[in-house]
Formats: sequence, C-alpha cells, structure tokens
Amino acid sequence: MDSDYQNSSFILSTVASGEKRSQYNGNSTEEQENERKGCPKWTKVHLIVLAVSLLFALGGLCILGTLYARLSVKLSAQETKSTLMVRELTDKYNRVREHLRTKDIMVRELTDNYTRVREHLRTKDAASVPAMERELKELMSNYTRVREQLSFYEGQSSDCETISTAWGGKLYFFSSHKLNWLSSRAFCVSKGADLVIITSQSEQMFLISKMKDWYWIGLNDLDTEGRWVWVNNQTLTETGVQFWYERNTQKSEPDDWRVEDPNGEDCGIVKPHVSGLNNWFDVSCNYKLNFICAKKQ
Ligand SMILES: [Ca+2]
Ligand SMILES: [Ca+2]
Repeated sequence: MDSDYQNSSFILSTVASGEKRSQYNGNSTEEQENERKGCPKWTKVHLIVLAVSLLFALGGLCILGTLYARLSVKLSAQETKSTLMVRELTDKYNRVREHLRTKDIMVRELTDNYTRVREHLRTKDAASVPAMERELKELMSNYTRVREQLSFYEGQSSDCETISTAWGGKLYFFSSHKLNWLSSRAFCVSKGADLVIITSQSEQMFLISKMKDWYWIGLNDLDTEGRWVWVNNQTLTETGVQFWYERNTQKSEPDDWRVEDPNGEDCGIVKPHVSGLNNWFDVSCNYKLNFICAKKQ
C-alpha cells in the first residue's frame, strides 16, 4: 500500500515537473519571439521620440530667434534714445558753462571795482572824494546790472528747456512754457527784461533762425484798435520795420479776426515757418504761447 502511494506520488511529481518544464520551455520561446518581433517596434518609437524632440528643438530655436530680433530692435531704439539724450545734455552743459563763464567775468569786474574803491578809501584825502563818489556810483551801477543779469539767468535755469542767446547787444530768452500775452510780459518784467522789440530785418532773421514754435513778441494794439505799438510805446513807423503776413485775395495781417475771440486780435506773434520774413500775425491775447524776453546786455 505504501509502495503504491509512493509510486503514484512520484508519477504526479513527474507529471507536474514535466508540465512546469513544458511551461518554462513555452514561455522562453514566446519571449524570444516577442524580442524578435519587438525590435522594429521599439526602433519606431525611438524615431518618433527623436522626431518630436527635433521639432521641439526647432520650435525653441525659432522662439529664441524671434526674441533675439525683438531684443535687438529694442536695444537699437534704446541706443538711439541714449545718443539723443547725450547730445541734449551736452548742449545744456555747454550753455550752462557759457553762463558760468559770463558770471565769472562779472564777478571779476565787481571785484576789480571793489579793489579800486578800497584803495581809494585807504589813501583818501580831500581831493580824492569826488573820484571816490564817481567810483561808488559806477560800482552801484555795475552791481545793479549784474544783479539783473543773474536774475535773468536764474529764470532760465528754472526752465530746463529754455534757450538763451546774445545778439546785437541784447540777451534773448526763448521760453519753453506757454502763457497768455499779459502773463508772458509779466514774466519777462520780473526778470528785468520785457517782451522782445524787433527793430531791424537782421534781428527778425536772427530770431526766426532760433524759433521752434510760435512766440509772443512785444507788439500790441490793446490801447487803440489798429494802432500797433511795442511794449516801450514805439510805433512801427518809429522803429522803421514791420513784417506782417500778407495775403493776395483776403485781408492781410493784422486783420483783427473775431471768429474765435469776439474781442478781436490785439497781440502780435511770430510764426517762424510761414512765408519767409513776413510772418507776424495778430491773434487773441488769451492764447497760451511761448514768448521771447529781451534785455540789453
Ligand atoms: Ca486788434
Ligand atoms: Ca490775425
């Protein structure tokens, strides 16, 4: 009985081992088959991944190229802007340097005067008193002139864009801020100057060459309609020159046009880019425009 049992166990064990071996042999063949078939499949996957990677790389390069082009344009614009700023700053620096040079000359002149007066005082005697009085008067006169000049320059330094220039014994102040005619005049007077009075063709040409916009000048017919006078009450006949704009078919300037302002046009301006030298117009005094102050040097 035991022997039979042992034999049957052996047979079962042998059968099971045979199945396992058979299974093992079967799996091995299938995997080998899969490996054999799988090679081209994996190659395709690799190729697709490679192609996608290349596409991404190309896309990235395109984006980088676009960004680089935009950055180049931006940098170029920035460079142009910087160049303009440098040029502008250089101009301002030269103007300020010129002002400082003028101030230095004035201060030196005052110092010389002071030294002379002090010398007189040191050696004073009865005979030198009249000379001292003359020196003192001259000194006071110079002091007043220098103070006015400094006030004029201070007015300019408070307005960064202002242009100032000297010509024919006058100092001119071209404002960059805009006021009506009366306020423009008040500003000039506060700086020891007045709105400009144009007394010659060469002065008209010089001013036009410096203008960038329309400017008030010291010409008006506020007191009597049609009687044009300068701020010092000189008439155009007295100064001997006038540069009103002329029209062929309609009334020339001054035309006291009343469409925009029922009070008419009583203040004079220069429009620098109109019709050569003849570019004076009368306009409403209420307009806010740039203006030119002038004073003797
Ligand atoms: Ca008028
Ligand atoms: Ca007019």
